[in-house]
Amino acid sequence: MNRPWTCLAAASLAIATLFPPARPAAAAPLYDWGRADVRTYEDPAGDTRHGRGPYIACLDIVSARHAFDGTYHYFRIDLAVEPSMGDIPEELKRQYYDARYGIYVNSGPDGARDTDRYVPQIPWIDLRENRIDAILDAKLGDWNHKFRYWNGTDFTGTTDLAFQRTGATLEWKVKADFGADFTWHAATMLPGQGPHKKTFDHAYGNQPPIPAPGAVRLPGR
Ligand SMILES: [Ca+2]
Ligand SMILES: [Ca+2]
Repeated sequence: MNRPWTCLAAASLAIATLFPPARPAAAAPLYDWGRADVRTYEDPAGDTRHGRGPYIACLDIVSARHAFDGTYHYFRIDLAVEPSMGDIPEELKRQYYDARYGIYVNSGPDGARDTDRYVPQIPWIDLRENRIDAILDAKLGDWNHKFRYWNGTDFTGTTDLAFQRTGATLEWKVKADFGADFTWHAATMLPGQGPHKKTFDHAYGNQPPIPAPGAVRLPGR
């Protein structure tokens, strides 16, 4: 009597014991970053500071990576700690809500100089020659993320972009034609005009030529 149900209940209990409810799994990475084709720029930890401002660990880049699978470009930034508004000093929270994690691409002779509000200022990069044509970024305050390209006078947004953050790792995936010999760097910054713009940290290196068959050509190029 009721034996089947008893057996079923016992079996259910056994299954529940063997396979307890899993914690939400971490999202799969957007790319297999262990592959040999991944380019990595290392950057020291502990170097994020703007002027006399405080050190802010969640704006501290420790590495940046790029890969290309023939169709999509993948970028990744790793930070010293998991990014959070809680890491921002109380008196700076309102201002730093707009702080950005960005990838800055130079893919042609045109582009924006570092006088543009969205382009970070990096002392040893000559942005008279190395003008920025595209930006992939994400905002600390609300994680609004964008892929934007330079249209000659401004950066124009598009939504053709995937973004993911897992702990202290940020990843972007975008279908775009950056040409065969583009360069890129990663930076954390607060956009603004003149002295209101702050560049906190960056990771930079030279990018060897990468073919881009089949990728969508950027408008305006
Ligand atoms: Ca750093
Ligand atoms: Ca350019």
